[in-house]
Amino acid sequence: MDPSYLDYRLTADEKEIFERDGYFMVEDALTADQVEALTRTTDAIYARKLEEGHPPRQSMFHPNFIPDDPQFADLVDYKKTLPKVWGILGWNIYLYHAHLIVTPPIGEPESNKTFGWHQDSGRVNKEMESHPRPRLSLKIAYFLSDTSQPGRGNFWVVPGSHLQDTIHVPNGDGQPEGAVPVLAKPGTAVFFDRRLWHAASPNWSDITRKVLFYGYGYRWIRTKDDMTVASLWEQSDPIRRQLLGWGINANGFYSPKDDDVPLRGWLREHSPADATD
Ligand SMILES: O=C(O)CCC(=O)C(=O)O
Repeated sequence: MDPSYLDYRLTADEKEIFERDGYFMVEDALTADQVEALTRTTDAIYARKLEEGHPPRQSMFHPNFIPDDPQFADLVDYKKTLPKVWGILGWNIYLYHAHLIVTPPIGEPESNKTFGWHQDSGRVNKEMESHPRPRLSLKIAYFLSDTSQPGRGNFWVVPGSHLQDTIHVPNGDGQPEGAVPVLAKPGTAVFFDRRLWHAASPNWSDITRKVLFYGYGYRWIRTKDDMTVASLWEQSDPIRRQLLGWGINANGFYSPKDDDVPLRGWLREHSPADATD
């Protein structure tokens, strides 16, 4: 990683917004060329899934997509976003989960049916006894299609709900109080705290929605999908290898030695304030 990564560190404004709202947006995180190339690859995966029998009106949830194409692996340690991840979580991190979602037009009139509101991480929300729940991880959602208008299968959130263990979710009709669609143009990266109450929504438009989700968490968290990325270790530089789940031994995920966490070594050299224990 070259020192120009430091140009994209978490800003004071982003930190404040993230702490307050549980998410923030970075427009143009991806260039138009990147969006185009990633869209081509995503479309090819989606076309293959349709051929294999995926129902055409149904959302396609495709986990473990990093090994599908080198462009996806390139975003794991992407210059414009990784510095913001270490700015929030620190250096003992890796990609514990990744999924790609394609949401085709549903072909039904708009309704107010309650979406699937949730915090991320399943049983973590039942079995951790502290309040508020711990942050532990965050996701970056890279928007490839234009969801800058509502009704396009937008990602929905309740801003500020990340410190609430429960929210009132209507039973079938309407959305929780304060819920809003995230209006993201192609190329936008949305960073969100796993505790933020959020939901996918139906796509009532005629534009197929495409989003890549990258989940970063502490190295002692288990993977949440198959994450068959070990085959990429050999060809990856040490920091990407860390982010792809490499480590010297099991203990090093809890009590890392320098070789376990080359990201810390890089930060010691280039940004010592971010390398502290
Ligand atoms: O598809 C979406 O907009 C929501 C995705 C989601 O709920 C998640 O990544 O946990």
